[in-house]
Amino acid sequence: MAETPWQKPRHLPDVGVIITAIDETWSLRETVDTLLRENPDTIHEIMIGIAPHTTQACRAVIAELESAHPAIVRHHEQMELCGAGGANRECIPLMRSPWILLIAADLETHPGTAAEMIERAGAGDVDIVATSRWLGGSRFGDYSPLKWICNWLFQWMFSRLYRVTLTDMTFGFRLYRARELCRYAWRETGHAFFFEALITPLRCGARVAEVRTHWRKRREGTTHMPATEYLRYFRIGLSTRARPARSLMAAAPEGSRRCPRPR
Ligand SMILES: Nc1nc2c(ncn2[C@@H]2O[C@H](COP(=O)(O)OP(=O)(O)O)[C@@H](O)[C@H]2O)c(=O)[nH]1
Ligand SMILES: [Mg+2]
Repeated sequence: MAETPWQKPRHLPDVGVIITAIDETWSLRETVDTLLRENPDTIHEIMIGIAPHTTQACRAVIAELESAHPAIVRHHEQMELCGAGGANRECIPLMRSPWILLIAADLETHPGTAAEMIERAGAGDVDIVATSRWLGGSRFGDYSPLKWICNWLFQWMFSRLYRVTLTDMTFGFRLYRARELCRYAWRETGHAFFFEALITPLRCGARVAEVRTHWRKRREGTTHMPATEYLRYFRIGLSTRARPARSLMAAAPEGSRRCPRPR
């Protein structure tokens, strides 16, 4: 993990954003508006990853956003891989930017944190900027007490197993060097992908910094994470630690799934 202090950057990186959406409308609009308003010089590309069951109301908002920002906003309907992780994995090869921000449409991933993440990435000494709901001063909002305790125990256990001082290894709100997202043979397609997408790069030497963020329970729509997914977090966490690092790498670019090319 990269240690502070870091140099305030003179040049900020170009960033593409992947937003996954199912049943969000005004939350999705607010996510996109906040990202573009607060990062006009850095965010040039937004891909909204949707599922076959994404609602008509959500699709209507996407159509509005695409006509309001035709050069920036596009969408991709996932065809091969199901789940939130699958949507991200299908969108990654379609991106053109050298840095990729993964964020949700439900405002649980606070879009106001993106500017600080981009600034942190601009220092040039890390490959991933993760966000943490646990760092001092961060807030968990109205997280349920049981989930809070389980989450803390999980973070404690896996930060020790991976020998890192990271405080939030499961929150899928992160900024990546694009090449980090296409180097590995991903296995997860559900929400556990967000954990895999941190521990796999860590095993292969990626440098990760954390910035604090504020988590707030969604006001619209519902979670799409099945309870059985928790078991997959343990399974991927243990198996990724046990496997040799080189077996985690992608063998070769798969067909059209090339790495994003910096513009
Ligand atoms: N495209 C797509 N988006 C998804 C899928 N599952 C969840 N999402 C979106 O991914 C984001 C995070 O998912 P959510 O269910 O809120 O996860 P939670 O915050 O861990 O409960 C939300 O914006 C969802 O709408 C999926 O299968 N496909
Ligand atoms: Mg959510």
